[in-house]
Amino acid sequence: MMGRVCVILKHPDDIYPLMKLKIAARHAEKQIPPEPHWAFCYRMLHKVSRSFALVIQQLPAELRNAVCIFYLVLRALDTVEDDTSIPTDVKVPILTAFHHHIYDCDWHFSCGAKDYKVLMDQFHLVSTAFLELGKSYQEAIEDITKRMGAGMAKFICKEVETIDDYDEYCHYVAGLVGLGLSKLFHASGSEDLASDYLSNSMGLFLQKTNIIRDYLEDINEIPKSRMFWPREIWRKYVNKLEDLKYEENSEKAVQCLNNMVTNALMHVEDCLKYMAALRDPSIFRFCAIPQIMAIGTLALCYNNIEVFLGVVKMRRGLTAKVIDRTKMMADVYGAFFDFSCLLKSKVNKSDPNATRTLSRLEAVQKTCRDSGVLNNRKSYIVRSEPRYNSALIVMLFIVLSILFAYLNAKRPNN
Ligand code: IN0
Repeated sequence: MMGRVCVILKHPDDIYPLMKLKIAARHAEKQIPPEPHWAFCYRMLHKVSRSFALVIQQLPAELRNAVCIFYLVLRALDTVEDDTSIPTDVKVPILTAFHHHIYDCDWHFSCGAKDYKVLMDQFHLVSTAFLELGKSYQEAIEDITKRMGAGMAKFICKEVETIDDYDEYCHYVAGLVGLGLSKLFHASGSEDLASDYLSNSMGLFLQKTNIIRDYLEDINEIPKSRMFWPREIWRKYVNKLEDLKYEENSEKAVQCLNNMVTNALMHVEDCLKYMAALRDPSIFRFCAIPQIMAIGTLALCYNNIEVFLGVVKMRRGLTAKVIDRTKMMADVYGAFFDFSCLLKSKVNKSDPNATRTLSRLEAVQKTCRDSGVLNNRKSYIVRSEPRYNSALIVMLFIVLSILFAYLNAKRPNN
């Protein structure tokens, strides 16, 4: 609790967006549809994706249902892929036939843990909802599920050796999500069909950021899980991927990390191009918020030894601010510009990839500047002198504690 208080006191301007987010979350919880299968799907969505569920909630009704089901189907596929207790000869056929299982309201396979176990055990409710979607939505979800399942099966026994393998694996688990979403947006009648190439880049940028951020969590998993940092990159720094987490290798570890971040930054301009072409404001927000979170996370991780010591995550207040402030393309250019500045300020001239990293960041900044919309905006990072005196902060804090306590008390238990 004291930790949280200190974070809030350091960032008093987080309070307003955090309150707004909390209120939006309470509002969304009340909007659960009455049909039991749809109620299950939306409750599940809120459990497995927290703030992202709120952004899905804002999509037009028909598209919202399709995205909700797509999201849950992908989570279920992921749960099967990740469950190390399933033998390969059982797992592979489930993955490759998953696109059939979604049409079968009697099918289920118990695996995973906690919320994911509930999702798997009750998967028939997801199938029931899936069958109520329009045909074009069903076909898009089926096609992606088929290709993703086959790709996951291919990588079950295959290590991520080269950078091409890395891009291929990320294509299966995230790039295809981009292709699928572009199809769903198009099917809803709100957007032109985006190119597969740009749609893929959207997913790759998110997934590579996750893979970088989750190094320690993945390497410490028992039983040992598979690792996704490509050997072609880490072999330049250490002999074994585990060696990155030992203190004696910290210099090499950070250089390797910076190399991974530089690799992820390759996708930024494609992502900006994809987002700039979107027309519907709710689809735009749905796409832009995760992208800004990703560049923010990369900026936080770059040159940061903490990635090898614990989990590095953007503070909740900053997430709330991103959700609050992302309305149009100017906000995206602004955020990408700010986080590129932060990244640039962290680049050490002696880093083996410094030149490459800097030229990437300069290209991103040029794209943002050339958009011509960077004036008059609030920055995410350039912190001005604290504008509030401490008495005011204490007062505000007391008022907000009461409000928080009130909101929590009103919330039904469970
Ligand atoms: C996503 C993506 C996502 C959203 C919007 C456009 C996209 C275009 C291409 C590819 C993916 C796109 O966003 C989510 C974001 C998310 O789930 N955030 C979590 C935070 C977290 O750390 O898990 C949250 O709780 O808010 C995402 O990460 N993925 C995803 C999955 C399904 C769908 Cl339909 C959309 C996962 C992944 C692997 C990156 C594709």
